[in-house]
Amino acid sequence: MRSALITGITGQDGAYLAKLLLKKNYHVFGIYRRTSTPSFWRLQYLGVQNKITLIPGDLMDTGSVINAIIRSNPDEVYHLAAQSFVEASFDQPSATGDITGISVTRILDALKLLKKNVRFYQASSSEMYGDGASQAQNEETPFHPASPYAAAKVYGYWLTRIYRESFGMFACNGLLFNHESPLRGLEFVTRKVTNTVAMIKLGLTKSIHLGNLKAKRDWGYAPEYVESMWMMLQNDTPDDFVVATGSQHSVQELVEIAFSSVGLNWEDHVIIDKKLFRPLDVPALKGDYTKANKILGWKPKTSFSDLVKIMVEEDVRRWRASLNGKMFPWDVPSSLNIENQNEFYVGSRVYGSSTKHSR
Ligand code: NDP
Ligand code: GDR
Repeated sequence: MRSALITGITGQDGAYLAKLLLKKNYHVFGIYRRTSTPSFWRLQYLGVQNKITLIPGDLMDTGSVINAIIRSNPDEVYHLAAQSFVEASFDQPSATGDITGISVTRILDALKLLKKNVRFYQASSSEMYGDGASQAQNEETPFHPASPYAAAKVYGYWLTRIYRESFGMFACNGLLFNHESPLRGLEFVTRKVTNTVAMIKLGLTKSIHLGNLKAKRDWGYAPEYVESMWMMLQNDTPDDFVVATGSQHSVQELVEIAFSSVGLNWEDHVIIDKKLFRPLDVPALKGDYTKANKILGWKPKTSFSDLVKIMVEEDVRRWRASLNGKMFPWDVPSSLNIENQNEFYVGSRVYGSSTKHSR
């Protein structure tokens, strides 16, 4: 039986990847960190928590990373853990640099020193491109990071290549564009929108505060994207691959589809909040996944509108079940008062007051 070690197993991708690898008969190990409130809801939601081996550890703690590698003795390591919220990286730039960037070296170095013949996946990101290209971005497009998060990911990308090229390690970068699901964290714009749309539909709140509606992203469906991670590590040679849908949509389109899917007009509920604009935002991203298609046989299957509908439907189902007194694993705060939720994520930066949206 092959074994895999996943860092970030409690996150969106970690949970889906754990499920995929279990299906492929791997012994799945995952590093989790001690938090005051446990964060196993995604693993419970997918019914995999009792089928995996969880090892305590923190990316910033070298000893615990080494311990996890020794205990799991993995054939494959999927390095997914990160401070992954771009917005928060402006408020916590040094911590983001350490967790999202330097930790890549901690793991690669531990694998090298322990002389493990392991295949390594690095969760690189489309954010690394920043605003550098007008064409769709591929593996050759130069990076132009526009946040401390993206800069940390560029560092991780290069360390992965450097360990591959200088020490012959089987180390791959997955340059994944945005991918979403009902397991997405609430701070990201897709899930923030679908969760609030569900609440508005059920009369639990009235409005949503949003920032830059003009930003465009290439959004895909997360369970399909974790398959590409596994495919990269089954390839004959280690390489780097863009994984994307090749289509681009604005935040406004996301909002329109989400509201209209439950029969509501978005303009009645959206409040533009200047505080939610980033100091520097990436205006548009679109990926060219030709190489992943040609070499790995990977391609996206779920359209953007289907993705948004899957997420809205699941959030409505969860809230309905909750109102009927059912308890199950999911991440919404127990308080229904989410009027101040935007403040929670903005940190210390204040840019101005809210204005009701008008076209
Ligand atoms: P999530 O934010 O959902 O998950 C992040 C994971 O990292 C969580 O398990 C979190 O643990 C863990 N983590 C954070 N800090 C530490 C630490 N100091 N020590 C140990 N574990 C830590 O991210 P996603 O699943 O969405 O993304 C997975 C990876 O892919 C990330 O590296 C992200 O940057 C990258 N990526 C994601 C894309 C996307 O669209 N989703 C696109 C491109 C790249 P805890 O539960 O305790 O917080
Ligand atoms: P992103 O995702 O920064 O692309 O990073 P996010 O969903 O946070 O933002 C996408 C775009 O939406 C705009 N936006 C808002 N964003 C949030 N979060 N909240 C809002 O209220 C809001 N209003 C408008 C943002 O300005 C931005 O332009 C994600 C993460 O998963 C990274 O870890 C990953 O590397 C990249 O995707 C690819």
